[in-house]
Amino acid sequence: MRTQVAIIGAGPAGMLLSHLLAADGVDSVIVEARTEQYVLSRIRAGILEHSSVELLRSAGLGDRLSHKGIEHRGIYLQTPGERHHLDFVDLVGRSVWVYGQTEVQKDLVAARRAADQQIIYQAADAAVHDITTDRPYVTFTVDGKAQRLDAEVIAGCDGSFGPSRAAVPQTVKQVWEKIYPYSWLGVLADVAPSTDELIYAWHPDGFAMHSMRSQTVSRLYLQVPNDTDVKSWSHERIWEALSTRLGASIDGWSLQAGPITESSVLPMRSYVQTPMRHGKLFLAGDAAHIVPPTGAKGLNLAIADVSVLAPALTALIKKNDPTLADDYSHTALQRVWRCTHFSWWMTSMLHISGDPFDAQLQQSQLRWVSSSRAAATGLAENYAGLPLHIG
Ligand code: FAS
Ligand code: PHB
Repeated sequence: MRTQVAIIGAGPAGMLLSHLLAADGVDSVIVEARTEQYVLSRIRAGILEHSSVELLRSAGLGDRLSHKGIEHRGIYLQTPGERHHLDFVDLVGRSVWVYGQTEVQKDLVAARRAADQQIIYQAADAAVHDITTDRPYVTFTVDGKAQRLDAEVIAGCDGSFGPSRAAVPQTVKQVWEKIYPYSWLGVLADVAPSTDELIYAWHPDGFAMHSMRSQTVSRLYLQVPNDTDVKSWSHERIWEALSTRLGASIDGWSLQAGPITESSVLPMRSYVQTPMRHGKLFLAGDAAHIVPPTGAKGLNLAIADVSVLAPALTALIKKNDPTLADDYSHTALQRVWRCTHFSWWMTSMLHISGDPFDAQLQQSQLRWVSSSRAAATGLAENYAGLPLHIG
């Protein structure tokens, strides 16, 4: 097989890249380890930044988002007894949208199917070859049969466990990684949200968040120790902890419980690998970076990477102009580091470390962000107002 761009990974980064390249007349083939249904069923991100919504709409992917998505002006930051609303529209003129990653994936699958995009699912043992030559290729097996896909360039959109990030030699790459001393227990519940906008709550028992997927489905998170076994948390214990951390101290407010339909424990880490390009291999999304989800940046960063990579590959392939491709890693990393810092800052501010000094600093920082317009504007700019391309 031969194509212009071989894309490994059919998650948001790979599917959106294929869509944007096709709009520029560049062909691609996507190689995915899992089944379409498995990729669609993964419960992940929930928030789209203003710039992500604008990009999806400009790419013809905004119809369902406009009908199913829920636009939010801001978020609530909370300490025991104090719930403060940050109005992003008032502070930086930009909102955010509640629209689950599963919905984004559905839209991408529908768009690529309508375009007869070739996506090879259940491709095992994908590997990249000759990435420092002009004839790179990907090998993999389907139903035990060896396959080879030749391409002009390879896009590694294969997330944190794929082969692409490992294909960059140790002598070339730099890796930064921080493992946080806690995880999130996330639940999906068939119950109407008890809040109009997201609540991020600092509490001495641990962080809690109230998000949502629709007016009838809530998405909630609890800080738990690393290596927590999700089976050790009964649904009753989950609702009790959420109610305590989110609202027992907020007069007149109570958390509505309901049937939990999914629960899982998500470890938290920051990871950045540079450069995001080596020879004819270009990394995008989680293949190059991971952020703790407290800043709602993971999916949005994948979209931002691809918004830089697509025109770079188009210029390289159609005009033989390497300028944007040569700048890709540097350009993408400006936003990657900004979002990595913001995600670390939100995580460090809101999660209990067990150190009483930390707790005092966290509460002081939350009081500052809730009382100072300058501080609130800084949070709002990072959460909702970053442009797709920084610097
Ligand atoms: P993805 O991981 O989505 O996609 C990579 C694709 O590559 C997958 O389909 C995978 O099957 C495929 N692949 C991997 N290895 C392969 C191989 N060898 N061959 C072929 N294909 C291969 N972000 C938030 O903003 N908020 C959240 O609440 C949040 N929750 C998350 C929960 C979990 C459990 C995880 C893992 C991530 C979460 N994220 C969250 C981050 C997440 O949304 C990512 O940022 C987003 O999926 C990034 O998209 P991709 O880069 O496309 O990577
Ligand atoms: C979610 O709805 O899954 C979500 C929202 C905001 C975050 C993280 C996750 O910061």
